[in-house]
Amino acid sequence: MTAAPVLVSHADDVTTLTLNRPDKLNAFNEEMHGALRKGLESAPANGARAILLTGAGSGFCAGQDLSDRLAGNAGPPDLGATLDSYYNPLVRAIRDLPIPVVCAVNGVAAGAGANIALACDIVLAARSAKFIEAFARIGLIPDSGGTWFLPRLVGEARAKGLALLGEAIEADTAEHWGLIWKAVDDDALLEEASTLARRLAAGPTQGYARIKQAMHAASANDLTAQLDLERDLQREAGRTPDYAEGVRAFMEKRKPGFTGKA
Ligand code: LHQ
Repeated sequence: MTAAPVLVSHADDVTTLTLNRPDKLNAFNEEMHGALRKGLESAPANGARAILLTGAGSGFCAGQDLSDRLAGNAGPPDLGATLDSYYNPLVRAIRDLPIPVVCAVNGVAAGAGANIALACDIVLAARSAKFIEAFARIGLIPDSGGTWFLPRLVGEARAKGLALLGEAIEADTAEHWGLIWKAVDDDALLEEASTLARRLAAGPTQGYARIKQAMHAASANDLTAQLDLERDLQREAGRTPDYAEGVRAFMEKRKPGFTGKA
């Protein structure tokens, strides 16, 4: 029996999804795409209030499985079709989730593997992990949102350097540049990422969904439109039980007990 390409577990309102093709540094094939999409999209309905994404073995994800991709006799491949069918829906699925997605980059994140990490809401990386926009090494451009995320996260100079040179950067550099939230010691990564995911899962889930929505809309809006959006979302947030509980807890000098309910 072949191993599941993505391991799924649920605890404390957190769904943990572990990419599980360690012999290939968790490079994507169609089965892993299908399993990851299913795991992400079914998590909220299964009661998850946060997701933790990580990789099995020594790598996080080496992007597309290139052994699937040797040019055959049928002429050049249509990589656009691959993006349409697999990578673009995956990036949209991560971004559109109404719950926070924490990514624990446990080892090398290359090609689409790097950009899928960047699509997550909070990215922690083991100090030994590296980020490689490997695409130009094989004549491609950064996909899976890379050309969108990189300049926004690190500015055009660093984005172009990463994309054109395809060199590895260390997790500490990634943190220093603002590419990720935090680099942590290797042996602390999973514990720290799980603690963070559990903390988010016990938080004001409805408010978090609106924070994500507002942040994602910001790069397409001018300030006036964004202020209007903030007004609308804040109006909704102010009607949630978690807002009432947050204020009550503050006044009573105690920790809030958020339910995440609408
Ligand atoms: C792999 C892979 C891999 C297969 C390591 N495939 N086996 C979208 C649309 C459609 C098509 C094209 O792509 C895309 C998006 C993309 O993601 S394009 C970018 C694809 N990824 C890459 O170009 C990265 C390729 N991998 C590497 O450069 C290295 O493996 C890195 C730098 C990630 C890690 O290097 P090392 O730590 O030295 O490990 P390794 O190279 O020895 O890899 C370990 C094993 O994993 C090895 O297998 P083996 O049987 O020799 O032990 C590799 O062949 C295998 N592997 N990445 N993407």
